[in-house]
Formats: sequence, structure tokens, C-alpha cells
Amino acid sequence: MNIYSLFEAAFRRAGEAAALIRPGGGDWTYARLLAEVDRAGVALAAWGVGVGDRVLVQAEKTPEAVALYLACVKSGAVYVPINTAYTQPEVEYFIADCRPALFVAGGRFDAEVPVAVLAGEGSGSYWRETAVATVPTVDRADDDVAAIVYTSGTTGRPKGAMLTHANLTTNAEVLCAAWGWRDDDVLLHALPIFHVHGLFVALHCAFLHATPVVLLKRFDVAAVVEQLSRATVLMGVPTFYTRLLGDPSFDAASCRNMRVFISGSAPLTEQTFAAFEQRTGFQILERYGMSETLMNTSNPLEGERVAGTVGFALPGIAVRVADDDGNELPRGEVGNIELRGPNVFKGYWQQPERTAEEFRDDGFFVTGDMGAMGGDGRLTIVGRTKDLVISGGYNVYPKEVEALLDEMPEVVESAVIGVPHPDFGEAVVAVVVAEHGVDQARVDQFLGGRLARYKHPKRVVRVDELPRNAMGKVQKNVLKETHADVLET
Ligand code: MLC
Ligand code: AMP
Repeated sequence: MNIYSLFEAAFRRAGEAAALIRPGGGDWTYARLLAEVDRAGVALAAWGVGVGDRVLVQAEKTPEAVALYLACVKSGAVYVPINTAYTQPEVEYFIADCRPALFVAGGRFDAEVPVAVLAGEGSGSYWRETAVATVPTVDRADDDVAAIVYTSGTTGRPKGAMLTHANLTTNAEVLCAAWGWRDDDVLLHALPIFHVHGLFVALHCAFLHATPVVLLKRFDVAAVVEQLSRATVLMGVPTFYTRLLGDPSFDAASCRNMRVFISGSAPLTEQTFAAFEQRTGFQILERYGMSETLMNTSNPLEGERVAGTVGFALPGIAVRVADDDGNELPRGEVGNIELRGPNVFKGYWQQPERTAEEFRDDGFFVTGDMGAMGGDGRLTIVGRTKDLVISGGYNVYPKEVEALLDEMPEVVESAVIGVPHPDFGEAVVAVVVAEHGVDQARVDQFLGGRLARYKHPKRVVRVDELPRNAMGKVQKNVLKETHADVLET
């Protein structure tokens, strides 16, 4: 079933109730959202977008962009969102990989595929040539792909995780139940809408119940504190919570209307959990997910939330901790976190071999995260086998940054690592063997225009040589220990 048919039914029931609330801007009711989805659907058809076609979108966070997302799903197209921070060469990779029938860009962009511009709030250009009409909600099978979300891998080249209508539908329903979504909930939405957290986890909970969403353009402490008084649910990455705690005006009174604060995408420290509870009286509810699987585990809404754990397997999802052959390990032992369930993606877009590599014969998906299953069934994440830095909830693949650094004429070799950072939890540091004069400024200059800013090293450290093991492999663990405190302020 097309997931949009569930939303549509809820939207119709909600009618003139608030859908997307934009502080300082006009609000959209659910009736308006339904109409805008139709307008965007007509526009997609006018652009020649058909069932199964990819629509690549790099758009600002606006109500129009939300309508565009829903229109893609409604018309049976495949929505492919990408980070607004990506530079032209990064975007070109996605165009070449997913071959979209349409690229919806935030501004002018020269490409060999049709490009529509959705410039920002109230943006007319994308809709301009279309008359208002309705488009049908296209029937979709459970297994049909609704979205492709890019996520990277060991080679540093992003691969597209294909998420089906059933993946999205079942996960949204499971989360609504697990988090006790209510008809009077108001979601405060400050996440970007190009990742599964902001796009699917947050919006779908609200849309299944057609409850209001306060749509902030981005996370800003003052705006969040101000809007909290009318919200009941906030979903965020740990950086949201550490930044809120850094604002002395944020206190229990700011949260008087709130029902639950949810955290994920990166580890929430026990200190943040404790400090937040002390300040507000709320225990942050931590859950664990990923692009390929949507949400896997969650601390409970009712009952004890244990800091440092990501809670229990969500209903219908099997989670195990296994050795390298996929044999389940005894409780308490650390191993690979593996999953099976209706949430697990269909595979990587046009990469059957890489898909096969990440699945066990019995259908379990190997996440690349390491953890331990407690005797009580609570999962604790302890690390990752994948070479990945999670900075403020954004993933940075060291290989991608290293490949570019190695292109610098002055650089002999480089190693990119994640190092503790007071704001982002972890941040990117480059350790380079290079000629004199290779410093932060030179690296920024070289990477500018080639690599999104959040992937740039926050610090460049020059060394005479990189530590290697007997196999000649760079010992990133040694580098991480040596440079552990370069970003501590
Ligand atoms: C911004 N910058 C970052 C950064 N975000 N650097 C490292 N890590 C980050 N996460 C840099 C910018 O490049 C810029 O650098 C400077 O910081 C200011 O940019 P900004 O845009 O003003 O930053 P800000 O708005 O403060 O963003 C910080 C943030 C944002 C934490 C609010 O990163 C954010 O919204 N993160 C959420 C990511 C997310 O949604 N993850 C979910 C993935 S889904 P310069 O040098 O130009 O000044 C997933 C699955 C799951 O993981 O389980 O959910
Ligand atoms: P992504 O590839 O962007 O979907 O990121 C998914 C990864 O984020 C997971 O594989 C985990 O490594 C990490 N992650 C998500 N939620 C949590 C969490 N609550 N604690 C620790 N890591 C998390």
C-alpha cells in the first residue's frame, strides 16, 4: 500500500487543523497541505516524472519541500533527498548514480538531467506552470521503493539505501505506538529533512495522526526554547540537548507543555542524560536507528530509561549481537549488531553485490555497529566496525576526505579520524604527512567547493609519519588516542 494513502486519510480528517506551523510565517492547515501536495504532483507529472522515477532533491527546509516529498511518494516516484551543504561535485555524483528524471535544486544548476528550482519559502518557480488539479495516489506494493537515502560505505562512495513503502509504513506505525503518539501532540521539528531522522521518523509520526508540526528552518537554541512552550515532542541529535543545556534560560518551565524528548543518530552521553534530567525533570528517550533500517530499538516510554543504552528491540524487529560468522553471542558479550525485520531496507541501489555482503544467509543485516545485549534485553552500542565519524549527527566517511587530501600536491598521505568535540560529540581531524605550509587554511581552501563544509577537518595536524601495524595498515586507534584532546576547549 502507498504510505501516502494513510497520510491522506488522516489529513482529510484533520481538515482545517494546523499542519505546518512556521513561526514568523504563514501556517499551513492539513487541507492546504493536501492541496499543495496535489499541486506538486501535477508539477511532477508536467516534468515527465513517472512511477518508479527518481526525483533528486536538494532543497531548503520549507513547507513546499515537504509537499514535494509527499507528492513524490503519492505519485509513485522515488524520493531522493540530499544534504543542502553538498557542493557541486558531490551533487554530480548523486545525479550520475541515481539518474533522476528530475533534479529539484535550491538554485540554478547545470546538469544533463531536467532541473527545477525550488528556491525557498513561498517559492513559486517550481509550481509556476501548473494549474491546480488533483493527482491520484498511485497504488504501490509493499516492496516498491518510496525513497533512496544515500549513506556511505568503506570505499567512501555513497550508496543509495532503497526504502520501501512497507519499510516506511511499518516503522512509522511502530514508533507511533512505542512513543504513544497522541492526537494532541505538537512536534517541534528542528532537524534537517534530508535524513531519515527528520524526514521519516519525525514527520511520519506527526503525519499518521495529522498532528501539528512546528517547522523550524534549522536548530537554533533561542527559537527552540521559545517554541517549546507550545510543543509536546522534540526529536533531536545529542548536540541539540547539549546546546539547550548550554543556555541558562532553558529550564523546567521551558518544558511545561512537553511530553517527551527523543534523541538519536549519535550516542547520547550519560552526562547529558543526567544533566538534562536534573535541569528539566525529563529523562531523554534514546533510540537507535540508521538509514538502511529506520528505527531499530528504543528506550521505553513507560518504565525505566537507562542512560548509555538504546533500549529494547522495537516490536516486530529481531536484534542480535553476533560473532563475525553471524552466531549469536551470549548476553553481555560485545559483537556485531545485526537486525532483521520489516524495517530493513531492500538493498543498495544498483549494487546487488554490496547488498549481499551486508546480509547473513538467514536474512540478518549487519549494521557495522558493535554492541552488547544486556540480560534484560536492553542494547548498548559500544563502537563501530565501519570507519565512520558521526559529527553532530552527520556522518563523515574518512575515506572520502582522505582521498581529497591526498590529491593535494603537498600531501604525501593522510588519515582522517573522529575526535571528541564538546559541541558535535565527535568531529573530524586530519593527520597529514605533508610539506611545511599545509595548515587548516590551506586545507579549507583546497576542500572548498569540493566537499561540504561539515566534512572539513576541524583541525589539521602535521606529522612525520603515520603509525602502521605489521600489515602496513594505518593504526587509526593509535591516532585517535594520540590526538584525543586536540578539540577539547
Ligand atoms: C554544521 N557544521 C558542522 C555540523 N553542522 N560541522 C560538523 N558537524 C556538524 N554536524 C559546521 C558548518 O559546516 C559550519 O562550518 C558551521 O558548523 C556552522 O554551520 P551551521 O549550519 O550554522 O550549523 P548548525 O546549524 O549549528 O548545525 C549544527 C547542527 C546540525 C547539530 C544543528 O549539524 C544538525 O542539524 N545536525 C543533525 C543531523 C541529522 O539530522 N542527523 C540525522 C541523520 S539520520 P563553517 O566552517 O562553514 O563555519 C541517522 C539515523 C538515525 O543518523 O538514527 O537517526
Ligand atoms: P546513518 O548512516 O546516517 O543512518 O547513521 C546511522 C548510524 O548512526 C548507526 O549505524 C549508528 O552508528 C549511529 N546511531 C544512530 N543512533 C544512535 C544512538 N542512539 N547511539 C549511538 N549511535 C547511533
